[in-house]
Amino acid sequence: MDAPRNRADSTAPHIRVFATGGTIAGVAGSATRRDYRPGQIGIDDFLAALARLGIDTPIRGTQFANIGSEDIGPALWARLHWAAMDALAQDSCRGIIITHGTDTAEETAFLLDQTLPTNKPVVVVGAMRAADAVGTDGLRNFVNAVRVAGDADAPGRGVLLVMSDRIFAARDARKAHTEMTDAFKGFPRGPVGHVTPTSLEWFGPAWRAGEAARYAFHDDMPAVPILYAYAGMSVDGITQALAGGAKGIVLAGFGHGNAPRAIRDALAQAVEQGVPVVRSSRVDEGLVDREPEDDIANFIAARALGPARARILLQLLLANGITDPTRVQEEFSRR
Ligand code: DAS
Repeated sequence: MDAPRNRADSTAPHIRVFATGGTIAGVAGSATRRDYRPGQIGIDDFLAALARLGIDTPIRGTQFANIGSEDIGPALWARLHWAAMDALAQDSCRGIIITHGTDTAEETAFLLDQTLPTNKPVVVVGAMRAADAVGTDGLRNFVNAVRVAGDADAPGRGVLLVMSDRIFAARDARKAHTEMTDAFKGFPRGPVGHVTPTSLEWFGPAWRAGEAARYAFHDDMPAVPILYAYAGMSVDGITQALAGGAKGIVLAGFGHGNAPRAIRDALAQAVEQGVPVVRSSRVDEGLVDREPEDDIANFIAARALGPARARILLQLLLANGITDPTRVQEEFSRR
């Protein structure tokens, strides 16, 4: 599975592609049914398609997995992280593309963004329509990703996510639609660039040039559940999380990271027991900023991160020994 498929000499400048599966590699076999089999198109098929389009960017591809991203988690993240570290350490590697299902692309992109010590571009790309669907977006997104990864102005922008002719920073990107090809949004920044197979425009200068990795990667990430708030929410989820060994909790709260009184009291008790609690929002967009109660209960405000990315950041902080709520808040407040 891991053997590189060489279309480029490993010592000559090239882009590495790590293929993991998802809809971008999926086939439906029918134009009128919704179901499809993920991970049917291999990296060799993508490289052959590029050749047919006359795109001669030197690429070395590795088939990492061929699965839906709902099944991606810590084990594959560890393999991806360490393989990316190896590839990026080679002078000949100009950048990396990771083909990925869209469901958890936000989490993989953000995790790598925070842990890869590199200025080289790392681009996560997916698709919303299977390769044989009417109006498939897969090949276009892939070609766009190749253009971004090879662009001279791409370095210093952290990990990027390319979908529907838009470039998002991993720090901002989240999946915001279940079906449309225009499925990703960015907050607080929208797209940081625009790309098509024939053009590329960045909307501003690189913002992370020269910055080292923010946190060391750990293969074992601490248990951090997300608790989704709902009207009439019971404290059972908190009791179970603590009994199950949660090392931190992320609340996907109402509105501005809110929850019923009993929940906030139970979360405050969790903090007293040494389990940091991050307040984020189940609402699609907007900041969750500190409130007076956070100073009393020692809660952490997720700021611009939605629950999925807030969870990854809290895991990284805990894994790196950053547990004090004030310090954790400082890290959440960094852009
Ligand atoms: N099956 C989902 C996934 O792999 C959907 C997708 O790829 O867009 O994430």
